[in-house]
Amino acid sequence: MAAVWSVAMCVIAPAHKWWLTENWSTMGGEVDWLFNMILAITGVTFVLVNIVLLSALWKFGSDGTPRKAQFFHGNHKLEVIWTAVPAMILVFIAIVQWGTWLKIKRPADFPEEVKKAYDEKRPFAEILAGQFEWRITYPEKPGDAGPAGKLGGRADVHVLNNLHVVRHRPILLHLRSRDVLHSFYLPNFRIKQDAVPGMTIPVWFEAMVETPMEPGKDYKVFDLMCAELCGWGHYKMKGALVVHETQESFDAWLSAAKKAEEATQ
Ligand SMILES: [Cu+2]
Repeated sequence: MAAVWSVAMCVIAPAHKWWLTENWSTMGGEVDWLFNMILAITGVTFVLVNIVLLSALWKFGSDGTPRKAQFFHGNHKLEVIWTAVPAMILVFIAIVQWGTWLKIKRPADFPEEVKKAYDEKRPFAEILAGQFEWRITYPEKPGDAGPAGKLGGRADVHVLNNLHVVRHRPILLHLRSRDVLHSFYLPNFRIKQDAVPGMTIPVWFEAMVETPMEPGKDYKVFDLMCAELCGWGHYKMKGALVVHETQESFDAWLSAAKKAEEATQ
């Protein structure tokens, strides 16, 4: 029953969009394709295993005559097959996903703008994960190559939990953790990256969010969450990703955030 239910849901869920959230990032299409490809492999395997299981139950089920069960130890041929086939499938997946993985993870394959920011250590923003919040720091002029473009200056802008970005612009984030493992997760942008204490991990994405934005607004809000159980307050690490329609809209927000921060000091 559980097997039939699982297979039925795999067929019904995508049609109702209960499956993956809407994708708004440039790399999302490739990630989804890989996800679906792996799902197809595991799905077919799941169905085959259940067919074998049911037919074995049927074939070797009791015919009403009580007798002892028979056991045998080891079957070389069978063991070679069930080791070699999964190994080949894993190698196949490793090869197929290689290009996408490089595009997302390897600095040399980042888009030009992101690569430059990475080389110059000038991220658009830095995200410091901690129990239980996201501390986000913007250099005064995010991504700028000017002297104010580096983090750690007096002009930095600090915000909590809400990451603001501009659409159609590939951005670089520096991800860190101040205590335990967290996982920076933007479901609509297919980004899920562990934040590891002691490491600064580059994360990039480009928000391909199209108009209309939210009614009457020049931005659109998406989920930002922690995808790693990091302690009792893990649930509190729900933030937001705010995608601005234009650079002007973003700049206006940043100046307002800076003023608000100065007012509290
Ligand atoms: Cu967390």
